[in-house]
Amino acid sequence: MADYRTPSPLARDAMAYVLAGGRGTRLYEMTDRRAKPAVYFGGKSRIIDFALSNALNSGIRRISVATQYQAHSLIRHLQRGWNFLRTERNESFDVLPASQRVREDMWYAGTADAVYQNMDIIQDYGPRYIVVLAGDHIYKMDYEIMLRQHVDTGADVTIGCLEVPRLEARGFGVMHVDGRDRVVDFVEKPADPPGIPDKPDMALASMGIYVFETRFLMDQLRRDAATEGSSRDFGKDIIPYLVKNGSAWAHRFNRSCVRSANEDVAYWRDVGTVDAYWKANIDLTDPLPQLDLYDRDWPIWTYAEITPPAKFVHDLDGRRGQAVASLVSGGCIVSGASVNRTLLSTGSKVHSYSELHEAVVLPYCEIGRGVRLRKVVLDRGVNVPEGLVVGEDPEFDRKWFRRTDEGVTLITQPMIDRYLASR
Ligand code: ADQ
Ligand code: ADP
Repeated sequence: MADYRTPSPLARDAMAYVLAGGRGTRLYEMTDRRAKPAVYFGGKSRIIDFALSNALNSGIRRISVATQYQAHSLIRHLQRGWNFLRTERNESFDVLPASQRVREDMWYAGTADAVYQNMDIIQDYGPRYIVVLAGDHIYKMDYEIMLRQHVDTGADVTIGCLEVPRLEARGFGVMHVDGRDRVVDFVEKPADPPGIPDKPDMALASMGIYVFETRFLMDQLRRDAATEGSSRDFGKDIIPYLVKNGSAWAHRFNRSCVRSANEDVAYWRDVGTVDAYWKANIDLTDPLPQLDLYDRDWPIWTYAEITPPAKFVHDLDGRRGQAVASLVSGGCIVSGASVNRTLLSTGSKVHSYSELHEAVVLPYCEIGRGVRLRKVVLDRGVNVPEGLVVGEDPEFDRKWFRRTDEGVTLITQPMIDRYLASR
């Protein structure tokens, strides 16, 4: 097994190439100013910390991150938190901006293009293997096991995959495998996903993570770039081509891909919608959540500001400030308020007579007196005015904020400003 303290030679020979340029449109206003990988998750982390921590914990010491959409917040986070790998120790950490070598109307070319444009930089480091990762999923996974499978099978590409309910597979690449897990068919985002032969309600979905030998991938990227009509995408072009004309193998994500002793299930989430994002965060308040952030065998590294400890105080009327079944980050103050099944990120304040239930509160929010919030996501820096009630009157929530079909309300400061201006 990999050990982040002593990388294996195989992991040492690999580079993790993290694709972090996507917007994540179904998170709406939460990704207006930041790419999906930069969205806060779990009180202290950002979504990209999971892929980066997995790489590091798998023993991979060369990491490149390709950015594109709204990269400022992401780049700042990476510079502050992830810039500790050292070239003098044969390690590297690069944040790669989208190059402008292509025409402006090609700016949003696909994921393969995001690797192709930086081929020279990758080749300079000379890693033998490249692990292409998406920066926008929440999971723990030992990539060294996938690397080992890739070497053992001699595949052209190894694709990380997992079983999902068939109808949910429309947003994924879906594959069929033979008895040895060699991929025999691959369709990107099919309208009617094919089920698994002996489990027709499930489909085998690509996680969008791939292992290649670097030299082979470079040849493929050149071939694809010269192919008329290609969208320069792994899921749409490179993978289907290799399934047909080369050898692609599936690497199944299951419990044995997770080194942690505490993990009962193989946890993987695409928190790409407000509902999924809210739920994955609130799940962490369970006594024994499926995702263990306190796991010392597989730490999720991040950049965290230095803050004073979280503080719970009585207000001047003697009301107790308390939080139960909640994750409270540094620099928070809960004064005379009641906080339940909630995540408070760094530096948030909750004032007297307020009640929070199942709230995901991003950093530096200020929640005024007498506020009641249920099933909400508060974007960073929102000032909730005194007395606001959200989560009790769907009409009201829909009118001023973004309420989902499942009843989660996303609140941003411009929404609050519009509401206040109307009064
Ligand atoms: P999608 O997730 O739809 O499907 P895409 O939107 O291209 O693929 O994003 C993949 C990753 O690349 C994301 O992390 C995104 O942020 C990033 N990204 C997208 N364009 C980029 C660019 N130009 N530069 C840098 N980063 C970029 C893919 C596969 C499916 C698979 C799913 C699993 O195509 O087959 O099932 O991932 O989520
Ligand atoms: P940060 O990266 O500072 O932790 P965000 O992810 O919320 O916070 O920031 C996203 C981006 O938006 C950053 O580039 C930040 O500088 C910028 N930003 C933050 N607040 C505002 C604002 N009120 N108006 C315009 N841009 C902002």
